[in-house]
Amino acid sequence: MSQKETNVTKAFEIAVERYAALGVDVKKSIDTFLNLSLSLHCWQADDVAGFETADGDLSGGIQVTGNYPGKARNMDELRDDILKATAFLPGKHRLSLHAIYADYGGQRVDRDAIGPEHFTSWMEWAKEHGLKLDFNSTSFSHPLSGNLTLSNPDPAIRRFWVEHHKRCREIADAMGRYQNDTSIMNLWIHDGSKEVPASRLYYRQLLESSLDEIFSVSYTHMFDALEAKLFGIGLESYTVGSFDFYLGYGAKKGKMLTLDAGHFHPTESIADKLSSLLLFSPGVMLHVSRPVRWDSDHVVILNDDLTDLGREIVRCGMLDRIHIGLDYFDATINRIGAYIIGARSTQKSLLMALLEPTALLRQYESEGRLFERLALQEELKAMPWGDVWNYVCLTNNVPTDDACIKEIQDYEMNVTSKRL
Ligand code: RNT
Ligand code: ZN
Repeated sequence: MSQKETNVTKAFEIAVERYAALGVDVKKSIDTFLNLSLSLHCWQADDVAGFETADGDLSGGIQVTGNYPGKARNMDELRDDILKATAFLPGKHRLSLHAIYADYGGQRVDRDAIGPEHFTSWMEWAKEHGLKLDFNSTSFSHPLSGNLTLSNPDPAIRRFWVEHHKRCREIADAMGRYQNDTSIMNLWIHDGSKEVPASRLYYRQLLESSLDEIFSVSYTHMFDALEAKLFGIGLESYTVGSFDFYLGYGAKKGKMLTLDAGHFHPTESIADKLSSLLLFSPGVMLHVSRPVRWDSDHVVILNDDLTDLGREIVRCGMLDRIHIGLDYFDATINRIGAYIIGARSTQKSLLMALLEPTALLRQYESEGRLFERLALQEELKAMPWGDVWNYVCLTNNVPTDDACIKEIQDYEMNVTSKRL
């Protein structure tokens, strides 16, 4: 063992004892932790560009800032970057693909014509690397995107997007079958308007009927997840697919909702919503993100929002019904570094939560000892969870925190900086 390995192990052993004193079985927490997969968003590595056109601008009210060199320019580079990111994450993970990341094989294939065959190479590649796939329909960055897609009054435009979504569900089902599991198809559309429309109801009725048509086919290897939003850039006054809309639709039709941390009013917490949704829907998909004043998709960091979310994920005790996807994009800094920071911070929040002596907190609570509950919560902040994290990294062959910067710099020097 190197000196570093000895130190990490020693610190871990002390941490195990300290947690044991609070009634926490660290080894058991680690086992649970290693079974929690993140669904990595493929779009951090190339600024949500995809492979459809070389020059298409990002539309749909979302925005990537920055122009840091080294963006993935093609499928091989994107795959290299994704593998690089996963090499920093203990455990087994999933990859969430957007429809515009199809392997078009040099052909022009429109969104109402894509099928599982355009994702065969992804499925094979993912299996080879132990990743499972999730999927997303893409409503933005297309000549027919405009401000309205599934809720467009023009029947031809609506039909185009209905067909796109039908195909996306078929693709997700094919992925699920191939990986002997399910695949989640996340549906987010940007539909909305800059000013308040004269009929808010009308567009929502159109969206409802489009969704009914999309969901008229049932599949066995995919789950639908519906992602609501508060507003988009240029679409500030009205969002057709609001939270209330999908909450109602999802509850009525037994569909999962996707909670994106950036899609609510700034002080509204998605952590609080989990325990409500889990009572009434088959599951919840998360888009772990970090809003700064708006849905800015900043790189996820270990702040109070994230630790609160991690705790709720674990405390609800329904880990198999919560799917933890990531959704942020930042092109102002090293993209792979950004990818890794956000993913590792999300994992840290989960590990911290799994190390919580929840039984003791609940005991204090049930006995009305609220000072003790608060005091213990504060004490936990200084517990050596970082020593457990480093040990998990070491024993799962991923870099410990102190090695990350250097390894990401090496990848930049040897790989991404050469992409001119
Ligand atoms: C947009 C939504 C959506 C997208 C991705 C690219 O506000 O969060 O999930 O970020 O589909
Ligand atoms: Zn999202």
